[in-house]
Amino acid sequence: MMTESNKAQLDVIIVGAGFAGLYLLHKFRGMGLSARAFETADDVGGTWYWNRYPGARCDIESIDYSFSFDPELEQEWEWSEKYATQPEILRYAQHVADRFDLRRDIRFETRVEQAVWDEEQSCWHVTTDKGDTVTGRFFIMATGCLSQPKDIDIAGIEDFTGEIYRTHSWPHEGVDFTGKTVGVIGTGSSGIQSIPLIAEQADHTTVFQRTANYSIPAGNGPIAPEKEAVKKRYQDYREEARWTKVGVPGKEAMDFALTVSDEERQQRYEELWDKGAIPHLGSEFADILISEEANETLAEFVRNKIRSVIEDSNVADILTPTEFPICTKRACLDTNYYQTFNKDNVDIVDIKANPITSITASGIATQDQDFTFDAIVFATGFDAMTGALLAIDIRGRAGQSLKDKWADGPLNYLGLTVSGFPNFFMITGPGSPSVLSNMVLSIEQHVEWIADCLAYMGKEELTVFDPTETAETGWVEYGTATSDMTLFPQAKSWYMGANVPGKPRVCLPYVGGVAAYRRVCNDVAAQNYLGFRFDGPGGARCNDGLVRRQQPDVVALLEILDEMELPPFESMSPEEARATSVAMNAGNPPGPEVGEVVDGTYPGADGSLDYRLYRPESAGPHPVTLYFHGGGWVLGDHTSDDAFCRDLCNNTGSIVISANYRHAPEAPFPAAADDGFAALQWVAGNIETLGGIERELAVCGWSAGANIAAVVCQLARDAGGPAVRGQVLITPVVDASDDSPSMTDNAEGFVLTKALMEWFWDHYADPAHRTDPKASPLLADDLSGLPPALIITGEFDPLRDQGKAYAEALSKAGTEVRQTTYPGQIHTSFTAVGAIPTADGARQEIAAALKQYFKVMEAA
Ligand code: NA7
Repeated sequence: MMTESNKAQLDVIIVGAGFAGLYLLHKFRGMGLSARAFETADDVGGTWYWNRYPGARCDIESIDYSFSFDPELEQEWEWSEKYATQPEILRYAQHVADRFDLRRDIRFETRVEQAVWDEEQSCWHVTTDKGDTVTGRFFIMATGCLSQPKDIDIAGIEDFTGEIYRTHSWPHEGVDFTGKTVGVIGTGSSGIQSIPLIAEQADHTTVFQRTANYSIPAGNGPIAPEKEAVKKRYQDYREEARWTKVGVPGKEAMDFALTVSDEERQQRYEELWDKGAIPHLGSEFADILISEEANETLAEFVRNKIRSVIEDSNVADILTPTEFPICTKRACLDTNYYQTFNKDNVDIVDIKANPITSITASGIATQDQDFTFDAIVFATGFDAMTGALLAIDIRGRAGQSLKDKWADGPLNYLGLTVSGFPNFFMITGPGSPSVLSNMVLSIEQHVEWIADCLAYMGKEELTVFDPTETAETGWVEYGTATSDMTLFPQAKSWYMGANVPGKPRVCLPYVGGVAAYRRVCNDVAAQNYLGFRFDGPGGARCNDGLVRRQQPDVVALLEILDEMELPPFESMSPEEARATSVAMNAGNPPGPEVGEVVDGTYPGADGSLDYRLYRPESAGPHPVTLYFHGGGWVLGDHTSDDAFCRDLCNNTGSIVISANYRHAPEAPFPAAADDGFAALQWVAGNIETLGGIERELAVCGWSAGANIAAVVCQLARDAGGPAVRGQVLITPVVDASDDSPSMTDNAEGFVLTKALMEWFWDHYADPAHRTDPKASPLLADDLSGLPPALIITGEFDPLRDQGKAYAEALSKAGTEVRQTTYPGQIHTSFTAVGAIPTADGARQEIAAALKQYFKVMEAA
């Protein structure tokens, strides 16, 4: 029943008066909405109010870690140091609150305990620890990502008779450790920042380390002149920041740690080191967070630096991180952290080797030794990202609690909303870049996106929104696919929920970066809030669907290509197109090492042609895979699919011979097909000399190369040999007359376009020749008696349907065939080793099929 008291009294109820809460209040006031924030503390500042431990600083430079929404505010505020201290950041938050007169809308010293959605009234009832209930149309959690401390999971803490301090709730009056013996547990950011200062005062400091961390020297001091100069163009600089990975302008390399020379790599790491900044540590090279080998180059560089400052080699061994890839846990910035352990009155205890058994009345007992302390400091971290959200009893539709909904992980749409929890927003929630970014920038983006959404709802007379389950599931899966491409899941980090016993192990932040994420959010809004269901006097509406349908690495690639604004290949001459393709290939990640790579020539149908042979490391002889490169019969050569051939060689344990063939338009149809067949005959005839096993020969090709592979299988059948064990056709061209849905639906936007395919055909074969089975193998009258086939296609490949049609036709003719269409993949995904890791599964399927074709391997 509707009574006066359960009608919405406010437009928006906000929990938290940190940076997010402050900006929300300011923003809504400007929109004429009534908003109130509730805050447990007695002042504003959030994380910067609570974390007052010695040495607490931001690890993003002050110039970046500040609001951009008001040009006057950003000009008038002067930061005193490169990395601001906690007191200075708190003063800044207080200044913002005063400057915009925000305190009058904040209820301090008030904890929100419950929030319940009222279906009938379309509003939230929010109850506080003061016993009040307020109602609001919208409910926003601005509670921060690192605000709910992790419970201390060490037995006996209540027995300790000395002083106990926790970094996240440090006494406001400070602590004087002079003359005391102190134990510190935890070596995350809070431990690493506070230990040097605690050790300066204390008589004796013992640090209990479970996992060694990577930390680099902050090089703190006054703001560098070039950074200060940024203020002259602050708004442009902020805009630049919005389109980066972490929300801080700087170099975001497109090249790879494993491709540059050792000297260049070393030099670039030294420069990074000297900069004393962590935002770009993981993006100095594009493969650092993707390839273990690349990551190891940076990790080892940092380890060497660490070893070089620690005098005692046993201590150095304990402090040197080895357990996880660098940057998969938040790297730390320090001032004299490692040097502190050179002091006589500072010890480190490796509690992996010598575990803590309990806290005792007088100190800490470990397996090997008992320690006596006057004080123990816990720097043991937070129940990150979800802890604060679940600390409040939030109930959505039909009384469902957020805790239940999130039992297996935080289901969310865009890290902003949750299906079944109408009119509810989270600021920097799980599923958004949040903790992997400059938080102030991410907070601003969320606040502004929410403000736009509420303005849209106002304009359209909509009163209730709720994201759909389709959109939510799609986003969660996309987030998981994004993190699964990286090394993040390898670390037992709070990013992965791994620091809290029993917490579901999922990657909490979206790891694709703030620019990619901003594009997603903008795209959702631009498509009438795709994935949101709305209701109200303006009517019910829903544009349901997934905001990203391609795999995340494919999306990233397409976005990069889009930014490059290259002219389309089909607008170029063949020479220009070839030069462009060579230049683009040069930037590809290198493939893995193989046993041996040999270049040679073979007799083509009309003269000598090049090949490149990849030999496995294992002792030969080996089966042989004859491979034909892609490039529409016009582009590419025997080296252009180098990374893929290496990968194929390693995955199959077969020799891979990438054979060149003559290119159109200089040598049009049927030159490429004839050369392909000549290559097959030559390899079969010389297989033992090449290191292969007699008759253990299969063919494989990609795109136009798959066309050649399919054609040579037909030619070999008709000629009575050579025998081919199997054929793997990757996104093959098999039908010049194809006008299937995939050709229309994927005509543009996915690298291989319909227009480019026509351009290839125009160079390769006259219209009269295109129906010849040597050009269009799908059109052959007889598809029986062919080698078993595997046909791989991608959902967004224009050639998808002709590949499928070839599989169906082969199958109908009695040829053994397997066909897989990979969701979210495009024409170029499968050979892009290192660049499109989400196609690794397809590459495994290709290798498995080849191994199955080779009888010797099957027998083994
Ligand atoms: P972190 O980074 O989670 O660090 C917590 C530290 O405490 C870390 O070294 C943990 O070891 C250690 N820890 C946690 N529980 C225990 C127990 N039970 N026994 C021993 N050691 C333990 O939190 P911080 O507050 O330092 O930093 C949080 C973020 O704030 C930081 O990333 C910045 O973004 C700012 P573990 O590594 O789990 O083995």
